Amino acid sequence: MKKSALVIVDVQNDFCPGGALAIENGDAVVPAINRYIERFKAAGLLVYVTRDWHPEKTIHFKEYGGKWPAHCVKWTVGARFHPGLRLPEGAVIITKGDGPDEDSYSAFDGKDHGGRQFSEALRGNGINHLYVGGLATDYCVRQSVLDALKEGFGVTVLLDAVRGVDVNPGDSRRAIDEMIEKGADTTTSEEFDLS
Ligand code: VGL
Ligand code: ZN
Repeated sequence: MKKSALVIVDVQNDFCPGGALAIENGDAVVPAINRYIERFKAAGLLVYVTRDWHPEKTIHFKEYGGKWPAHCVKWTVGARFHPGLRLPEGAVIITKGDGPDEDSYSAFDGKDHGGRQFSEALRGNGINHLYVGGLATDYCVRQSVLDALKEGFGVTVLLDAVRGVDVNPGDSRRAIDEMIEKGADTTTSEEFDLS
């Protein structure tokens, strides 16, 4: 039997306009995600929310050999969830990137509050299908979806609830094509059906 959960990836201030690693229109995903949250809540299904959560010094940052300006440094305003996000009671936070040697993007490298790996947390709740939205299409969303498929989860990407960085023009489009090619489905708010 299909048992679904909603996975909201990295909807944090630093990835939204005005943030340290702002995605154009990154905050435009918030209303769509809030609508999906309502529908999962109404269906009694779990919501997982991932956060990029870096130390001040990490190989993930340019200054220490990585690719990115400093962003989502733990406990800073930039690392907070976007204030418009209406997280339901019981949402499970998955923290990732919090080690100084971590340069990973995937929710599957993250852990819940009890230190359980994301995949274990999902399996522990009998979940086998993930609906994924958030930021950024071409990094954390892409890598999380590809890892989910590898781990044997069914995946549906919420097209109206993702936005990409597009370091190279077209990266987000290519990421979506790749996720579909590897087995993901896609939907939008209008087509969405939890069955
Ligand atoms: C992300 C770049 C660096 C993401 C995280 O959440 O997609 N992108 N760190
Ligand atoms: Zn990061």
